[in-house]
Amino acid sequence: MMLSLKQVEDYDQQGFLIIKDFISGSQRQALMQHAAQLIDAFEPQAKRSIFTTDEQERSSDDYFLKSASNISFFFEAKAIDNEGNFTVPKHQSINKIGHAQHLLDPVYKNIVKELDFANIGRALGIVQPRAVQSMHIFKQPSIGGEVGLHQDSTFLYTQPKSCIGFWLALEDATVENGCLQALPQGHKIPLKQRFKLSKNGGTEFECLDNTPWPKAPLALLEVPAGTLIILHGQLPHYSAANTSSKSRQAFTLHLVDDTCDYPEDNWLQPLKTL
Ligand SMILES: O=C(O)CCC(=O)C(=O)O
Repeated sequence: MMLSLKQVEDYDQQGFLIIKDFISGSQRQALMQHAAQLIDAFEPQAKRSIFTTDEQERSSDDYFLKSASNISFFFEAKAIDNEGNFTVPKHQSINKIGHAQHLLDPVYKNIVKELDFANIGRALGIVQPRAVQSMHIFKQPSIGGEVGLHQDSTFLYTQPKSCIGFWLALEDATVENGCLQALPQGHKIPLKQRFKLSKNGGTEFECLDNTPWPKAPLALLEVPAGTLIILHGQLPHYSAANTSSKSRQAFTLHLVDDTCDYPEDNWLQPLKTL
């Protein structure tokens, strides 16, 4: 699709843009059904081993870092109890699937191509769009976790900064089930931190600006299924825990500009060949 001048202006002014009916019902169903099939085929350990804190951190860091270039499954924190047992059935335990299905999985790959995010990225200033990360987020009923206030350029840093996030509602997103919340015009504040590889092989946050978040209220971005929300990489956004009985599935894709420098110590090192 082509963005209008007004849409580009709104994005530049507010730091986000909402486009209703961006994706068809059949495309949404295809993505959700496919995710369900991937979860069918995924075999979590029946009982997760108990590690010491250090080992646990190392192994989850390792799984997380490898997910940059494969299709990994992450659990909702509340889906596993202190003894490592699942508290819910497998299909309700997954927080998200990520981070390279847009490159590796034919169903995601086709839909990403059909929706032509790269063209929208170009309209918003990216010279050479490169999709570096995708996520299928579930926000499970009753246990879907909170996502703390953050800026996406923290995780996908380039010099100069270029990240744009595309957040696609696969189901209705409401206050009850943890819709996105964002700070209007918040993309004008500096980037607060960078999440990067640390010297010991793990990950760490580097502080870039330690002023507190602005006190202004967040806008509640309640949207019907099929809506696309485009987020500027510096726009602070958040989502609350889902305590309702409905899931709130979303698909996200992040673009950066390949003409910018992508540091070797970014946590996410995308597949080199693509
Ligand atoms: O879907 C959510 O709840 C949050 C997603 C998000 O913040 C992100 O993709 O950066």
